[in-house]
Amino acid sequence: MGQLWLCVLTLTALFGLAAPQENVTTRIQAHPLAPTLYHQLMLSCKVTGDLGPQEFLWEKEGSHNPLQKGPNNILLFPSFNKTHLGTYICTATSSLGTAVATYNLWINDLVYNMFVFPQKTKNSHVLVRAKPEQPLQNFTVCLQSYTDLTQPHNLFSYATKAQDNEILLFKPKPSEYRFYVGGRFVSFSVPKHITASEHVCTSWESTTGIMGFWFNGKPWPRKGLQRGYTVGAEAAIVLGQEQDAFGGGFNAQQSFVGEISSVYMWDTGISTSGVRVAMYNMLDKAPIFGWRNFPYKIVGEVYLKP
Ligand SMILES: *[C@@H]1O[C@H](CO)[C@@H](O)[C@H](O)[C@H]1NC(C)=O
Ligand SMILES: *[C@@H]1O[C@H](CO)[C@@H](O)[C@H](O)[C@H]1NC(C)=O
Ligand SMILES: *[C@@H]1O[C@H](CO)[C@@H](O)[C@H](O)[C@H]1NC(C)=O
Ligand SMILES: [Ca+2]
Repeated sequence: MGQLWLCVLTLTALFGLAAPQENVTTRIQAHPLAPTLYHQLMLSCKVTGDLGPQEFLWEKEGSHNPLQKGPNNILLFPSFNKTHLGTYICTATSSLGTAVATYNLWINDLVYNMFVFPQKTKNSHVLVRAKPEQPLQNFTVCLQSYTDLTQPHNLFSYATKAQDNEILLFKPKPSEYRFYVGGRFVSFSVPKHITASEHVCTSWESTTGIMGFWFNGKPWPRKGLQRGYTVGAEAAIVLGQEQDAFGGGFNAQQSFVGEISSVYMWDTGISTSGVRVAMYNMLDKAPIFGWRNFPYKIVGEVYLKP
């Protein structure tokens, strides 16, 4: 058994409860992003919108007593363990008002490095149990896959009730990736390697409609579509199958066979250096979900390889 890893479900929640309509927002960040059991973990409560003196109240859901109150925005766990799991709430108060952020912590008992989809099926998939907190103007999805399939197959499927192909990373043939946003797609041609692992990142920004595509860490010429579109946040996110309905409508002929690993999604764009960092699972920016904080449910026959 490897080390136990900490998983973070909800990275941030931003609520301005401000008293006199002022703009104070706060968010909680974990340091390190991929904390380890029995190592130090820090939660920091970051405030934007005010530079004046601030007070931070730290609470844990279900505990009667506050954990900490004062000018310190850091909640420190010198040696993180399972008793610390739960939902943490930071209330920041300043001259401009008050803002509250929450943060959920949980751990998986093992570190798994990859999902293995053993055969074509009508239903086997990985359901990602995390989603953005708000509709997306920008996003990035990265993942690594390894397959000998030559038929069409799907890697990443993000469906909303209104649009089953809200975000889709589809491979119609070994030399092409189709990247869908809001039901429309552009194609990126890639070299045809039948038996090599492929790392891809795709990003999209609403204000320009520009789509970025990186293949094995190398940027491809940008393309674009769906300028001004907003990606819905109420999503069913699936690996290994292609949704034609919210959370279902799978087709065995488009299912994935092989290995998928290093899956990350951010609510921002990405740089080429960010792509390379994601390839090696060493992140500098908190994802919506990522390999070390990847809440998922396996449906059907999918194996985990440590
Ligand atoms: C504060 O919020 C209001 C309304 O949301 C907005 O119009 C204003 O520009 C904001 N001010 C600052 C300083 O961000
Ligand atoms: C977890 O940490 C707390 C201190 O925060 C300590 O009191 C407790 O004994 C630890 N539990 C385990 C199982 O290590
Ligand atoms: C999306 O990205 C653009 C360009 O980088 C940026 O100007 C904008 O603020 C971002 N929007 C959100 C909601 O993060
Ligand atoms: Ca579909």
